Amino acid sequence: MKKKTKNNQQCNINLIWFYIITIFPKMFDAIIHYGVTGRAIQKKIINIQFFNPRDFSDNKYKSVDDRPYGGGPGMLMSVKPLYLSIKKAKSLLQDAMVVYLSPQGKKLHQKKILEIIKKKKIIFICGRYEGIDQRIIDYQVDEEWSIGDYVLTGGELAAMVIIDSISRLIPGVINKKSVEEDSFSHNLLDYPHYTRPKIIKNMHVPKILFSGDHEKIRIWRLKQALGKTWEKRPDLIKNANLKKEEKILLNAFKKNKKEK
Ligand code: 4G4
Repeated sequence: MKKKTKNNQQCNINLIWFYIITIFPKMFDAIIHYGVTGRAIQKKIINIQFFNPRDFSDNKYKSVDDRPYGGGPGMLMSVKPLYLSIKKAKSLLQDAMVVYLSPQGKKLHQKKILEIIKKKKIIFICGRYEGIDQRIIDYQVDEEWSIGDYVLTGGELAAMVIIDSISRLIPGVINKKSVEEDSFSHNLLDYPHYTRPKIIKNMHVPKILFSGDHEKIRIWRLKQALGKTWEKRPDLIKNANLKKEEKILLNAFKKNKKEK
């Protein structure tokens, strides 16, 4: 969304800042140069900047890893270059929330993504090796997030996943009437979609989609979304707090299934 300032310049009122601490900034080419996220950066709706601990390493090998106290396998990120890059990012992006991505973090879901978008300024710390010193987490990090219960070789992919899902919710980034249309905005899975051709090897498009009756189509899609969610993700249905209309539709879906 663009807004005119007093001197008639255009500026983005929805600008979101992501400052990223990583020893592999080139990995982010995947979101910077492609698709919806790439365009959002070009349009200056998203601002991404990198801080590489290697640039803050003062030994002659520019090393960024260090041995863990107490022994054991694996290395940790060295404290000093990491700390200096966090300090630099914080000084350039005041009032930012500092987020550490790790398997120990709080697991994200679409509802949390909708809250995060209001933050506007986020500094992501992407861990490598076996992670970072606990004192950095305790004194420099505001929140620790996880994208799911699995382990990655670094936090970079997790940061990209989060930036991608936040980006598509910024007004003006994707062509959608509202995030209300999203699967998950009602805590349900998406309904099935169909495009040309009308028939593929005897498989037909549901007739109702040609009816032109928008209310009937809305009801059919809602019923499919409820039914599919009940079949594939009963845990989501349990917490969905269904309206009366939705309960009736889901019961009709279940009954229909039994008859088949
Ligand atoms: C912190 C500690 C995030 C970060 C250890 C990061 C999974 C997620 C890392 C590590 C990550 C997630 C190298 C094990 C980086 N893995 N689920 N890896 N490891 O969000």
